[in-house]
Amino acid sequence: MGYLNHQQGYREGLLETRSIVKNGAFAVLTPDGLVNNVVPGFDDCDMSILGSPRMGARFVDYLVTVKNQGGNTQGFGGNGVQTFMYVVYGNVTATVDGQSYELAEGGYVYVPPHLELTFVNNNNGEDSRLFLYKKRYQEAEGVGKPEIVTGNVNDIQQKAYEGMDEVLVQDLLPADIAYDMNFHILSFKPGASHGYIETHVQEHGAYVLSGRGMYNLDNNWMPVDKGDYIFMGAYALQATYAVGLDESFSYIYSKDANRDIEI
Ligand code: UGY
Ligand code: MN
Repeated sequence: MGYLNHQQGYREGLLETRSIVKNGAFAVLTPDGLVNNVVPGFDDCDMSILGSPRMGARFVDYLVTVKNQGGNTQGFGGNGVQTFMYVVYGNVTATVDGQSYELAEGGYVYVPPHLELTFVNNNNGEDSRLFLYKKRYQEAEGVGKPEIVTGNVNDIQQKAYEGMDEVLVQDLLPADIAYDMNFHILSFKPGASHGYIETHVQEHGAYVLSGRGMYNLDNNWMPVDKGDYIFMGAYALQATYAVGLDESFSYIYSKDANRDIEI
């Protein structure tokens, strides 16, 4: 059964999937194989846990379908754990430290590690879908404290990425050393690609928002599509070519930043 595509029972054809998991290295998770996980504190929500420490990540990513009056009123994160919520579609009301934020599609909120996030669906009885993240904050001396950040990607300027006009990047959090990570959206016009195959210590959890690409993960080229999730572990080789006819291949992803490696 794929709960996201409402497919139940036997299939017409053979069991097959594009999903692949190389623990500690990389993974592609397609929507078809995701299962619904019950997580305390989340009511009337279908949740799939995506990247997690069980896979080798130092963070946890979730795909959340919030139904009716569903949400989390108990509190998510805090006590040293920072959180981030991005609205894939729908509308939610997020509350942090007594302040509420109405988040529509493309809206997001970053919650620093000393505060908790609560939210409720606010989409006239329709579902909302969220990409949710948590990671223990890595303290560092003399770097200041991260603050609540909220916005909508439709209001953020797209910049040419590393000298390529057909690859556009948006930075969702401030370039401030107080933050030990950032969220970005990369958008590749059809035919565009990275300029080189990256090899870096930082991990990524990426959710594909639109289009299609051929993605190189540790020198395995594989097709990825809207709705797929990609985990790239430390030093995983990584690069993509966007394919398709007119739609940009774009994904939102986290990247750890601004910290030395602990030993
Ligand atoms: O920021 C990054 O490291 C990004 N270019 N990586 C990626 O798209 N796989
Ligand atoms: Mn990268």
